[in-house]
This record gives sequence, C-alpha cells and structure tokens, in this order.
Amino acid sequence: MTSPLTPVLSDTWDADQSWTLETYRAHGGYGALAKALDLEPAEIIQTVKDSGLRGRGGAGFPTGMKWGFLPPDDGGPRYLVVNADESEPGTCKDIPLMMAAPHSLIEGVAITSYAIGCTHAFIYVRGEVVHVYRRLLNAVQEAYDAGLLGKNALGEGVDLDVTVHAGAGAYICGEETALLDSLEGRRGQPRLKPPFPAVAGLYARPTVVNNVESIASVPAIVERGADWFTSMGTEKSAGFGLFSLSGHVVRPGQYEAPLGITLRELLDMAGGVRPGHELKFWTPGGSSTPLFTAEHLDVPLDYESVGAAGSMLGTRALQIFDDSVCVVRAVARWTEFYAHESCGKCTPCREGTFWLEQVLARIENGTGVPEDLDVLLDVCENILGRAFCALGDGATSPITSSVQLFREEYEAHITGGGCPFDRAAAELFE
Ligand code: L3W
Repeated sequence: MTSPLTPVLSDTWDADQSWTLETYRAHGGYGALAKALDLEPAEIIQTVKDSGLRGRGGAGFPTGMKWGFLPPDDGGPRYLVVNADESEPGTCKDIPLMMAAPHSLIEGVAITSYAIGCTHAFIYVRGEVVHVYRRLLNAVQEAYDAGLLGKNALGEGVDLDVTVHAGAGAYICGEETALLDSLEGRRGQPRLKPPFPAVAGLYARPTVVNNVESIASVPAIVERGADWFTSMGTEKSAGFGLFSLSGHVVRPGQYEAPLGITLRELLDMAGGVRPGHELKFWTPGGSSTPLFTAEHLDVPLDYESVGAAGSMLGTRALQIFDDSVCVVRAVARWTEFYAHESCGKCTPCREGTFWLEQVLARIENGTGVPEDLDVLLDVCENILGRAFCALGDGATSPITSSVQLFREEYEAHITGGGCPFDRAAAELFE
C-alpha cells in the first residue's frame, strides 16, 4: 500500500539541525522566495487563490481571498501578522513546525509580504513557549545576516523587517483582533468586526492575519504551482495539512496528509488506539469542535464532510479518548479552561462559562441534580451566537455534543452520586 502521507511542511523535520538556515537551504529552502521575487505580486496572490489554500488556524477561510480584501495601496503601511499563538486544547502543530523548520515560516512571511506590499511583518508567538520564541529569534537573525530580510532583501530592491513578538500567555490572543490589541500593547480583547483586519487591523492599517501553517504552505505552492496543490485533498478542501494525533493512540504525533483522509486511515499509521481499549470519542479540530465517536471513523477530514457530519475541521487536532475516559470529566476539564481564559468582555461568555464550570463540577463530583442537564444546555444556547467572538461558541461545543452523545453517562453521575470511572485507568500511557 502506498503511504497516504504527503510530507511537504514536515519534509525536513528529521534532518540534522533541521532548524538552521544551512539545512533549510540544503533542501532547496528560499528557492521559492527567489522565484516569487521574479513574479508580480498580483501573480502570487492569484496562484494562492487558484491553489484553494484555506486558513489552517481553524476557520478555513480562503487565504488568497483574504489577501485580495486589502484595499488598494494608499502609500501608507500595511502589515502581515502571523498568528503563532497556538493555544487551543489539543492543537500542537504550529509549535513543532516552528521548532523544526522556522525558515519555512520565514520564507512564507517574505513571499506573502512581497505579494501584499508589506515591509514590516510580525510573528506573534505564545508567551509561554520560550523555546519557540528563541528559535524564531535565532532564525530571523540568520535570515537578516544572510541578506534574506532587511533593506534590499536578496538584492531585489525589496525591504522587509520581521519582528517576533511574544504574548503573555492568553488563549484569547489567538483571536485575531485580540492579538492585534495585544500587539499594540493593550490588554488582548476582541474587537468588533467589521471592520475586518484586512481593512483596519494593526494600528488601524490594512493587515493580513494568517496562521503559521497557512503561511508556511505558501513557499511550496509558489514553487510547485496551484495545480500541484489542488491535485491533493478534495475539490473544496485542497492540499494537505498537519493532523495532530494525541491521547490514547499508540504513536501520537504529526501526520501530514491530504485533507479528506479519515481518522481510520490515520489511526492505521499511528498504531491504533492503545491496546486493550476501544475508541470512545475524539475531537476533529480541537476542543472547540463538537465531539465525534467511533461512528465517525470514516468521515473524510475535509471542511465540508466534517461540517456535514455535525462538527468542524478546526485545527485538525485529533485528540483520541478511549473507553477508560469519563466524558463528563474531560468536558468539565475543557470547560475550566474556557472559563479561565474568557477575557470577560462580553456577558454571555464571561458569565456563561463560569456557570457551565460550576454545574459540570457538581455533576462530576456527585452533587448534581436531574435538572442540571437542562441548565447546561440552556446556558449553552444562551452563549451560542451571542458571544463577542468564537471563544464562547467553542466552549459550548464539547458540552452540547457530549450531552447528545453520552446523556446516560451524565445521568449516571447524577443518579449514582459521582463518577463511575476508574480515573487511574484513564491516565495517558507511555
Ligand atoms: C475580510 C470579510 N476578512 C472573514 C477573515 C477574518 C479571519 C478569517 C476567519 O475563528 C476559528 C473559530 C474557532 N472580509 C471576512 C474576512 N474574514 N470574513 O477570515 O474568520 P472567522 O470569523 O470565520 O474565524 P475566526 O474568528 O478567525 C477561528 C476555531 O477557529 N478553532 C480555534 C482555533 C484556535 C487556535 C489557536 O489556538 N490559536 O487556532 C478551532 O476549531 O472555534 O471557529 O481572519 O478576518 N468579509
């Protein structure tokens, strides 16, 4: 059987000192930038549009279309901001990418900046991951020293400065407008949209905000062409992506594969669920996406199919939970996260996540009452679509889907006065 894997982004990750400019160049790195600088900016934008690349940060918005939303050049600055604030529970693809191949991101930043007419780009990285911050700082310095960044980069008369900025560790700063507020030195809280960042973003100037993986995909698209990219994946979900398998799986890690692959195929490559156990539930795209079960093993992991099956592809963070796991405990834990990370700007999310956490805690510890399930669903209904940003909606996804899929398990906690599961058995295994 030929492997369904398509290593492109992860192609050099196992190379010796893969993060250095020398290794990256030895594998053809920065060839796409040289090619891009011979093209007109509009040609690059058209190639990315034709490739069908969709945002890899969770929403799946078409990347080339987003670039195309920038207003015509008025002589003032316009910015590229890379959202490297990976914080969604289970999502762990951008950090390995930046650790193993920071130059693929920097090359993508350089090409994108040239395409959109930006001379100062920012990479906003999560504050807690100091090792990534350091790696990016070193890689950016290497690129400056090699003349790939700075004034007259590559001798082609193109200027580009890149600033790596570390946030202070708040999930909300992964929301693009909160990220921009944080980058401007304010407390990170989402802004009202519209105006979208493309029109009024950083310092109220036109700004493209893209995820790390989206930008790192650009060099290969420019180098190999839109047709190559669309030859993988599905018609509406083109190309490949990093699928992050974690939890009760024999070989967790990053599996780079075409969109449309199934969890069954990925589990085949990852050694399956841990021996002696069955798959119980999983997240297709991080904790903000409705849960799936073993019934969804053959759902193609593309935006349309996952949506039609009632969830979201999100960040392709596939967290695998086997039959030893109490779903109430898992959902309560995620909800603690959302309540803790709610920025407090809007009432539905601030108050709603607080009450969801309280109700789930009492169900889990055995003091829940039969009405609690209705209370949970009612609070979720009052958050969904009423919160200021996607954090509120995301907090409701694991709750509503788990009550739908595992209602008896919630009821068993309430009628049985506590958790029927053996917690020790649910621990992750080596
Ligand atoms: C100009 C328009 N731009 C939309 C742009 C918009 C943004 C992008 C997508 O949420 C999801 C969320 C999480 N003119 C535009 C326009 N845009 N219309 O398109 O926008 P949107 O609002 O659909 O999504 P979002 O607010 O970016 C992201 C899901 O991702 N998620 C969370 C992931 C978390 C991380 C992390 O940890 N950093 O990635 C997981 O599933 O629930 O649905 O750029 O400006 N007319």
